[in-house]
Amino acid sequence: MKMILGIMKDEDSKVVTEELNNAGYMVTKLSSTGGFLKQKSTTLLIGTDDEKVEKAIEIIKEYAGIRITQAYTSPAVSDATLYPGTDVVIPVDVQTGGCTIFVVNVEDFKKC
Ligand code: 2BA
Repeated sequence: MKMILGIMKDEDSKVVTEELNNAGYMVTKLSSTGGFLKQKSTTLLIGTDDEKVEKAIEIIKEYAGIRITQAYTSPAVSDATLYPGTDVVIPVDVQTGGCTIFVVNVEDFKKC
């Protein structure tokens, strides 16, 4: 048996937990804080059989891994003055997500 520790952005943890639950994994969710940047994160603990580890990691990566999303923003004020009266929006690629995953051996496991 293994214990997967997945440290991820708070906002990604809800869907990751749902997807893991839907796939039959049990999950414990902990509030955490990065020791270096002091930003809030969520750490998921997933205890599972060895053969189910890769599938859990796939799910975590899919919903909490680094990805590019497109956002729309207005140009800087100096640019907007070039196009008076127009609602100019510019698409920008934004990197979101990112997770750190540890897989550790579980020596023993009991429910009491
Ligand atoms: P990441 O390496 O992506 O790590 C994101 C968060 O994952 C970390 O938050 C920490 O909570 C956890 N984490 C990563 N590796 C870990 C490990 N080996 N053991 C335990 N927890 C681990 P932060 O500590 O706030 O770090 C945020 C980011 O700052 C890191 O992103 C890394 O790019 C950078 N960083 C962290 N420690 C650093 C250091 N000592 N020197 C330079 N850069 C550092």
